[in-house]
Amino acid sequence: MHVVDSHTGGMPTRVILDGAPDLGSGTLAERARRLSEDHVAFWKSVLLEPRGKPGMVGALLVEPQDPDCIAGVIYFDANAVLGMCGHGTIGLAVTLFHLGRIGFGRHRIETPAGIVSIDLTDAATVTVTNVESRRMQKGATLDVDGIGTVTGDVAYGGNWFYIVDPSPIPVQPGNIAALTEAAIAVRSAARAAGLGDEGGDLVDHVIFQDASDNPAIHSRNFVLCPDNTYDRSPCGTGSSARLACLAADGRLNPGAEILQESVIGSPYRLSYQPGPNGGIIPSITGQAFVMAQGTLIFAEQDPFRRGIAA
Ligand code: PYC
Repeated sequence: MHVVDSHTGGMPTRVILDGAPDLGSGTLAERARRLSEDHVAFWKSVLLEPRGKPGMVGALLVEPQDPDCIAGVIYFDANAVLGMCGHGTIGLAVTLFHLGRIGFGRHRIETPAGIVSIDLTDAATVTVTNVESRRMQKGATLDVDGIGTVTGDVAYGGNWFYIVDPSPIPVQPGNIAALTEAAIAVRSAARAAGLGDEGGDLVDHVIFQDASDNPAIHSRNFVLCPDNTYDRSPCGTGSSARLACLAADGRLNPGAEILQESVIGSPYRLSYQPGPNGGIIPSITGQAFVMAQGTLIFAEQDPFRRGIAA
């Protein structure tokens, strides 16, 4: 299996070029469902240690249905197949450029959540125009074991988020273990309360928002991903959900730009335009760098060829 590894603000993406199971035809959402349900051992083996690393997201290249798209992609972490992934899309764009498959400029990419576009301005810098994002519920209150009452917004940005602002714990690198533990408890309570969309997709990411130490930065976030790791980047789909909340509250005008940073200080430049269905169309600009290119080997006699499922 040939792969290219990159990182976006420290958050790793592994683009899978070949060697994946046949997912058949149909929409990307249908193929993502088949990947999620029928090929668990495949996607876990790519991301779990020893071949993968904590936080890593896989980006499986597939044929797009729409001929105007340069690629189709299905993202997953070590615990779940994702609807979309912002940091992964920035990493994918830089990877496709590294491989000589795309040049600078605008390209369309099909994902299970819908079609997104990428603008590659140099070998590392990418703007993603994401799927329409929206706030679903403002001020949903939860009783969380060990924390107490927490109030947050439920919002969609290609994945489902519960966003707590302000964070119950300062968003600082020294607090990552405590933030992770608290966010896992909040996510359990959010899912137990059935928070998500009408179709039954439950919240699978939690965001804690905080102020930045840098006055030029609008805010800093901590994002818990489905695999219980934190996003080293400010999370593209999470930033989209956050923009939808800022827009709904009248706290950010269309076209106005803000900088948001992750808990480790990686920045995204963010803005939005009104969407056609009452939501917003987010723009996320960030940088990614290719780190490695290689072949994954899964020897039959390797007891850990399916990864370490701790
Ligand atoms: O950047 O959208 C994102 C993302 C989702 C999960 C990890 N990163």
